[in-house]
Amino acid sequence: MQSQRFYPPAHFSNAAHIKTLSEYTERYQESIQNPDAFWAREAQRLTWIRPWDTVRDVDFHDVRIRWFAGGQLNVAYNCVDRHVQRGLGQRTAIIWEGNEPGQSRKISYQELQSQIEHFAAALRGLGVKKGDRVCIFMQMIPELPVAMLACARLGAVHSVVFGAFSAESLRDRINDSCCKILITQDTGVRGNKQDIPMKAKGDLALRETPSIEKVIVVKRTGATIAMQSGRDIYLHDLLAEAPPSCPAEPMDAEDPLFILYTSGSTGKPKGVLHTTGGYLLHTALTHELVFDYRPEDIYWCTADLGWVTGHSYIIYGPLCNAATTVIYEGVPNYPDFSRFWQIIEKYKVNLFYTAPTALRALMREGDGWPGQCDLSSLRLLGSVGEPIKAPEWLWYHHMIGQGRCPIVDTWWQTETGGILISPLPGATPTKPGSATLPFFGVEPVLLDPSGKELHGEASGLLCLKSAGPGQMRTVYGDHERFKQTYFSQFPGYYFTGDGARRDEDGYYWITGRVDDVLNVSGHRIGTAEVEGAIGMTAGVAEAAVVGFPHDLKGQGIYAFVTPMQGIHGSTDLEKAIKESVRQHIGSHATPDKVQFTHGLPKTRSGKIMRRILRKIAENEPDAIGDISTLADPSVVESLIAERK
Ligand code: 7RM
Repeated sequence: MQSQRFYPPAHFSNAAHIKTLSEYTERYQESIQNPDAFWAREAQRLTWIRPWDTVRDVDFHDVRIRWFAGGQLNVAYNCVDRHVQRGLGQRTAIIWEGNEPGQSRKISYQELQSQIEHFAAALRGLGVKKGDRVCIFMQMIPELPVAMLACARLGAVHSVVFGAFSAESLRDRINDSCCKILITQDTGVRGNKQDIPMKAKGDLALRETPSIEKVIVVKRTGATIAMQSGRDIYLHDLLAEAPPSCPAEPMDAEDPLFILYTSGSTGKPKGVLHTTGGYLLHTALTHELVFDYRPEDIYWCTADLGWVTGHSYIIYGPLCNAATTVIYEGVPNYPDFSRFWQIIEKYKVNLFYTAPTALRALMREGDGWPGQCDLSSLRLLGSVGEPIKAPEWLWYHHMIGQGRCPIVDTWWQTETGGILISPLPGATPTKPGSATLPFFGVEPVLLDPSGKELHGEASGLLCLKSAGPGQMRTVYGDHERFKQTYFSQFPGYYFTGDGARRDEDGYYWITGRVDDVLNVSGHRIGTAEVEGAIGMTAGVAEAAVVGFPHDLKGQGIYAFVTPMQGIHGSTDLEKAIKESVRQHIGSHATPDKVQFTHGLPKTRSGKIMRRILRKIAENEPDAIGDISTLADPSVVESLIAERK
């Protein structure tokens, strides 16, 4: 089937950074054939304290990734100070839109610089220095980016933990990287929830985190919370005692910038480590070219700062480019389904970047909500987090972009630091559902399961031969695990965990994960973690978790659970299972469906055949195929009969 094509409007291309497909192709070729020259030129957009010795030292066999070695710079200086020095101090850096309509704050670059310096000075006063790890557990409030950038200013490594994670998840993340400080807030507000216990969750986590010395608490709501004397201190009290200024620490290009935990198919979440020079260059360059960012644009990415999209495309990329970036505390449907569109109208947002899961939820509520808002400021729309399918792509195009705005469907991962496959909006014709072509410096390949490279039109496992300067450098504290996870299946290639198809035009269509990682409303969840949490429920013998297609979430979580001998699969047990997942992981990982069963489909050697469970969960029993290798083939029949 020939899919519909959408060409960049002429008025857009004429003014764009990259205006034609041949211009894209030319620069792409250069980036692959002569990467040193390409990246050395692009790196001029950053302000370096000391120039680099070597542009690139990358080897996917030995698994060594180094960019701009010998160079020195500071990320906070690049994102803020230098703009102020160039006379942009009065430009708005951050527009903060609170949960309640009418509640907002604008922070200029000048103000942001003062706040970062002051916060950094306060951290320094607590003994934080270059290389120390600082955990940040907050909702979307202005103090969160200030805290991140204060860490970057000092050379401390931040580890932001998404606010919905449980106390246990927070504890494990703090311990894995031995954080010295926790920065949190009293309570949070999001949609109808007016008292999300942040500090209280922190307190629970901190019962078992020997490395934490101090807790900094931002007063967001003024709720009464417990403060442990000697350990906990309110930010405003700390700032009252701290000097106003703090120099930016010169950092090596390969010094760590942050750790962000992400789920894989096995084991505990991995601490993805990103470094200073390459990461900042990749996020700044992609932010400029993929969103066709121009000075004075109002840019809004709706992601949460607890995920990589928030790090790279709310904070680091946009601020490095001196953009005005919107940060929204609330949810898309509060107080009603027009909120996103109201915010676009209110701030005259030009560039809007969101996730398919949000689009599906809003699309379902009808055209009246966007219809009542003035969306004429929009120039470009972006999508990230999961495959965007034709219906929501077309709705986005017609209803939100009013047929005028190119859509960039951007494929990337926590591990890649920034966008790797995406249209360039002035140059690349788009097809709904395809992320199209690789960004500069990125060489995607499709492999068959034996590791053979597929050419031309093909479907296979998406791997990378090269990934540009923003790619993760290691798993924090465990380089062996980094090699094992990403480079061992196919030596010499980085394996993404995704499957993809390449069409007759060389366009990539990401089909989703081929490993045991789920994508639920754009949240990445490992099935092994959910199974572990279910297994800790009293009365549960065994659990297997798979994904199933979900209208709103993209994927839902389907749990098959075997109760202990003599225990019945009751609604009480189901409740306890869900509670256990919330307690051990967080509310975003709660199973949508729980099916009790007396047995799971296993091979004679005892391996659970997830392929079969997936087909049952997807309600495609006819596609189950051969079950003769099962120890007890009869379980399949009862699983199908009792499907939820
Ligand atoms: C940025 C982010 C990564 C996984 C990735 C894919 C899926 C992300 C797209 C997509 C199809 C896209 N980081 N994914 N973007 N699939 N089209 N445009 O989401 O680490 O949280 O998730 O998300 O499966 O491997 S992440």
